[in-house]
Amino acid sequence: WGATGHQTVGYIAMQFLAPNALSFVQSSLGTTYNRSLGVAATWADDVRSQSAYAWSAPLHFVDAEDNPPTSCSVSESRDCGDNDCILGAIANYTTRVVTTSLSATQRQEALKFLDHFIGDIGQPLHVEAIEAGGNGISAKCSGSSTNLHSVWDSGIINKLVSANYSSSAITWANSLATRIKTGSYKSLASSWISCSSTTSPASIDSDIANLLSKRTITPLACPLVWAKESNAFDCSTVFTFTTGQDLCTSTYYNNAVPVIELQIAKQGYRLAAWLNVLFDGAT
Ligand code: DCM
Ligand code: DCM
Ligand code: ZN
Ligand code: ZN
Repeated sequence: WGATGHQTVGYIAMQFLAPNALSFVQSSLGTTYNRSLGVAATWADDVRSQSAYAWSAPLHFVDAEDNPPTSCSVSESRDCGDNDCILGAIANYTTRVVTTSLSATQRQEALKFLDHFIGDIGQPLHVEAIEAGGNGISAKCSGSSTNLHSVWDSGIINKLVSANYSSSAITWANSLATRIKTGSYKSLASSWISCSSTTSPASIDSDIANLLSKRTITPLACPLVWAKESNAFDCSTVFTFTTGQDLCTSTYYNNAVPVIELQIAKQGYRLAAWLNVLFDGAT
């Protein structure tokens, strides 16, 4: 996602944090990030282009070697064999954010990476290999020439948020959070976090203990579930355009908007639930 998508994921998560998770987030991020996951969510993209953080660029996605729109799939062994992808990254930073022997700076960095990667894994083209996640596929958005990846990261979102949410990530986040609390997403929300609740806190703790003892990073179960869900939208929605179609003014836009709003809302809610399991033992 672009900046607005990431900020919105973070602002949504802030509305669902349990007490200990909220306390850690606020004290870890501090005034630099206005104590908010919304503000801190774009840090990982800010550093990605710096040479000191060049190693982090492949952690923003997993190149699923599937064949959309005919066939969609994600496989850890096929697509993230060396763990140098978003699946391994979420496992790594999940461990690091709760490792008390790390410095406050290292744990803040782990939190900022989780904040960002739990957003990115919800973007269907961050879970797709073709043409570097669609970066190599030319596309039109409101008359401008761009690429398919950029249409999904920001083109459609910029149009939506400017038309309906006063160009404000906070306004968009408030609308999506209200839908989760009392609106059209309310009946879905528990299924969104079924992975973190069926995997009990005890078994998540043992995953973390396992990771620490082995000193290797094995992708966790839930990020793979989330990746498969995102990747399925490559077959149902993302790769269903026709050549020359303007993706930001047509039926394509109208089909994409509900998917994008769902994925942003879901990943914000999942980010909060993930931190609640880690810091509050929430189920
Ligand atoms: N880091 C990582 N994997 C690497 C190299 C670095 O996860 N192969 C992360 C750990 C910290 C940050 O980089 O988030 C800085 O680490 P260090 O201080 O060890 O360079
Ligand atoms: N990206 C991706 N999959 C790839 C390569 C890149 O999802 N195989 C993402 C990362 C950024 C965007 O595409 O969100 C642009 O990447 P870059 O600046 O590395 O071209
Ligand atoms: Zn992207
Ligand atoms: Zn990213």
